[in-house]
Amino acid sequence: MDLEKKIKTKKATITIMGMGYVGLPLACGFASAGFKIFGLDNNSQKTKKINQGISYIEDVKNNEIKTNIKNKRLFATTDESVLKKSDIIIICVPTPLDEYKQPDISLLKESVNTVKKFLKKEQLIILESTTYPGTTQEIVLPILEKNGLKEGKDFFLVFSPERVDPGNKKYKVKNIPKVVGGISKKGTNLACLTYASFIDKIVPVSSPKVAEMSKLLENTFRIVNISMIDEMALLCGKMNIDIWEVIEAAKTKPYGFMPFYPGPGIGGHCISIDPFYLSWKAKEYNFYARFIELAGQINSQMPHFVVTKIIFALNKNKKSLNGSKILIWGVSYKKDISDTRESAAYSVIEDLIKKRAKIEYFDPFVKKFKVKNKKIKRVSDKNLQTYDCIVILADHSDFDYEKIAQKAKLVVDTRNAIKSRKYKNVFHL
Ligand code: SAJ
Repeated sequence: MDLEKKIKTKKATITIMGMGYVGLPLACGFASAGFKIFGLDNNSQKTKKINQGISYIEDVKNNEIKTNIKNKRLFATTDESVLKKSDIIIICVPTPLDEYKQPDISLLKESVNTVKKFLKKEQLIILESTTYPGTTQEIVLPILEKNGLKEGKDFFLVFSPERVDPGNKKYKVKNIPKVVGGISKKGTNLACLTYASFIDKIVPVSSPKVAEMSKLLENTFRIVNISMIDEMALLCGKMNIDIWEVIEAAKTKPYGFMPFYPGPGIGGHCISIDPFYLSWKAKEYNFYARFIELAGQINSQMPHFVVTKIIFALNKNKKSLNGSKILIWGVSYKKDISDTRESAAYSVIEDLIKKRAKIEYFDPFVKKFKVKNKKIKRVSDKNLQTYDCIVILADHSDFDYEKIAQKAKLVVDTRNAIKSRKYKNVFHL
């Protein structure tokens, strides 16, 4: 049976490489649609948890995994030989930056070399990991064609950017349109057919480069606008204007405006990382993507700005930072999630400790938190009045922030969690 028929009849076996916040929801989606799925990951802890029906990704519920494991549609493994019996292979491995903010596609290359070992005719290979335009064509294709097999004739190679908004209750994989760009038209069609098995809207484009670039445009759009509003917050602070009230007023404009909100620094391993894949690649064309670089500079200063705000607040109570007891409220990179990657909390706490403040944290989602290998004490949200200052970095829902304002000596609120402006002990960004 040819690949197209296998996809149409759901007889195709799909292996998803990388069981993270992208791979696991995707695996469950395809399994629920009726495909046989191998979840391939080099971390045996993860594969064991999946096979026990335990989710370690907030947006995936245990019973979603359990059902698919029970009906033998999903099986997690560390054994790469499952690629031999896979008709479709989807690569969802991390593409981080190295310590010099340069793209690090080593994991991606490793995965592609593993795929090459088992590459056979009629296989569809899809790359989902965010990367710079040209990666699929210039890096992945040559590796896969090394065996003499030809893309478009023997196998098919496609780029389809992952789009996951951690913690978003409304948009899940199924109802987020899926952009698909293949090296060959046939590859594009086969990938569209595959994703259409459970995703509502598929968006085919003319090449992998267009698909790679569309993802980077999405995330560059966010880092530039978030950094722009952060800079506006700094300016409004100088002009003694309430930036939060300004945004509320501006967003009454029914067209041509989209609100972004200041914060302690852009976290997460997408918005604060992906755009630098583009600014790095641009230099190959002797082009400097200044908006991205500027956004990065502003973003990297925000934690420092938060610390100066804390110093300013303590100063009002004639308290020095040195020796002050500070509670950090929320250490995840945004509200209502447990993910702390690239969280501003790391830089804020590191700076406060350097200035000899005594730090503890409260976060219902994050059970333990270390800064430069120093364990930060996790406390309950009681006895707020025992702290010299409470710093809200993540405004997790379902807490009474007014009560925090009433009980705390001082609050530095970087998320406008406390809406009232009547509290003289509360300092907003
Ligand atoms: N942030 C602000 N102000 C804002 C919006 C966000 O300070 O107005 C901060 C957040 O607190 C957080 C960071 O920016 O620290 C990133 O948050 P985010 O929600 O913009 O992005 P992620 O990384 O949680 O998820 C994003 C997706 N989110 C949205 O589009 C809303 C999307 O950009 C991508 O699909 C996804 O990353 C990805 O996988 O690239």
